[in-house]
Amino acid sequence: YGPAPEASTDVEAWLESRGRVFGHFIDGSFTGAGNASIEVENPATGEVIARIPEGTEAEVNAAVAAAKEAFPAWSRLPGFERARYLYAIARHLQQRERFFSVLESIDNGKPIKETRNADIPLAIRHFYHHAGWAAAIDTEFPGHEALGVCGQIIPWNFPLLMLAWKIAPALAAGNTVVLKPADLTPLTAIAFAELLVEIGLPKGVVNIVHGGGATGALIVRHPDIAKIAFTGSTAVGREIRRATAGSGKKLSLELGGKSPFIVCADADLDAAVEGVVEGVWFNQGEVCCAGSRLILQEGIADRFLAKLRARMERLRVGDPLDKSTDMGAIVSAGQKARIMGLLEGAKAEGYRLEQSSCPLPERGRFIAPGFFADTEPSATVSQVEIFGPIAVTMTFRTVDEAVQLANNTSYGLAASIWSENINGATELAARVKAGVVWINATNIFDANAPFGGYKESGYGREGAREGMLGYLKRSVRKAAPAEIVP
Ligand code: TXE
Repeated sequence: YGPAPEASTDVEAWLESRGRVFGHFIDGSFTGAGNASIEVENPATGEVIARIPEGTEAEVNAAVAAAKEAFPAWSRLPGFERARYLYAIARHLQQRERFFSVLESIDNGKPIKETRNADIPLAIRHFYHHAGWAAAIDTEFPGHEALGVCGQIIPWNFPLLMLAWKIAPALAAGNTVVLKPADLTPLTAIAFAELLVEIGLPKGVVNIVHGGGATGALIVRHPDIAKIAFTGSTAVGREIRRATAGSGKKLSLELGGKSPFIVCADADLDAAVEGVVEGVWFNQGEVCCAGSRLILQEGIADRFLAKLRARMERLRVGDPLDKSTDMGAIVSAGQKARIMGLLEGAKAEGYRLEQSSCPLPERGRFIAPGFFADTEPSATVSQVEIFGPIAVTMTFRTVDEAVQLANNTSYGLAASIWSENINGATELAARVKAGVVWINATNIFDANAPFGGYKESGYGREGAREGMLGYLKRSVRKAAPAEIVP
């Protein structure tokens, strides 16, 4: 598919050259920009940087029709041919790593340090990984076939990475896609669509429709869609489950969390403090698996919190494009108001919020990192996902108490355990109801490890073999003889 052309790293020039107005990507063409009514803001400044349209029923229908038409040829391609496209996507993304990193930071508000070290490299890794599954599909999944058109709805906290989690396995398995990015953060998906044109992905294989919840609901209800893959809030996940009940659609839901971060008395406390930086303050706390409930063993709780306070003071909050920034801006005014409401509610209930005294920029939507000391496990703020850079803390004496506190939530997405006793830590890990448990680590994501939740955190797994199985079904046809490739 030819070498990737040298990419401009100048995001402003890219936005300007397209008049800052973007359309959907349907059947290989950009369309609908004339109705671009949704304003896309830079969270760090509040400025409107682009506009996108709200996908209508006709547009969703056109996208699904294009995906349906593309499906037979795409699903019949030998896996190694699909792999070549996925490798091409990965290579081109890699060549534009800097451009995508800057664009993601401007669109979402997250620091460039993170987009360059996490979001974009992980998205690239995801396409490489799934190119491997595509190449090996006949031997790894004999007797399976693709589902058809997949509707995919993603949130704003990791826009390109969530797109990769959805599109890479779907395409590897031979499905075609209608994806809706979050209306707050559509820009990397648009640049991604341009990249698909460059690598010559057959038209209709990936379609991207913009818009908010109403457009998402149109995708969910469309009768020609075989599977819905959703990442977002538990409330919308529930709605989608209701809307697809009895429809025969396959479903995967990645929802919210309130993950425990357990620090045992024998933990390396300095390492655990860095874990909080990674687990709670990473991405401004806008992370579904954030270790936002600090569950501390009594003997070390005071010492740990003293270290945490000192570390918190050293975090830099501000301009996402400054390489030394640790925490950027909250994605939208609405999200900031939601977080502040939860914080005020907890304060009114008598809980003490400790926040870093670091300076915050005057413009934009910033919140200083912090935590509530000594929260009751039953307090609203201990139970509700804050989705901001604020943890709650509580203490335990025995391992049984730690397990009880860890599982005392309606969620079960992730957990993190800190201890120098590996036997104790693994025994504890087995008792915590969470889809992923990290020991002496947190927020490690790899395409080779399935991700997903227990209880209200969701349903189904993404990544690795389990993730691939979510995009395949047992074939009713007799397996065709393997193609002989010269
Ligand atoms: O999420 P929504 P919001 C949590 C987090 C956050 C809260 C609200 O606690 O504070 O949810 O965020 C699309 N049918 N998470 O309101 O609405 C929507 O357009 C179909 C955790 O932004 O769930 C977007 O593309 N689609 C989460 C996507 O769903 C619908 C990440 C997510 O938006 C729809 C985000 C509908 N009826 C928020 N309504 C995580 N698991 O990481 C909305 N959408």
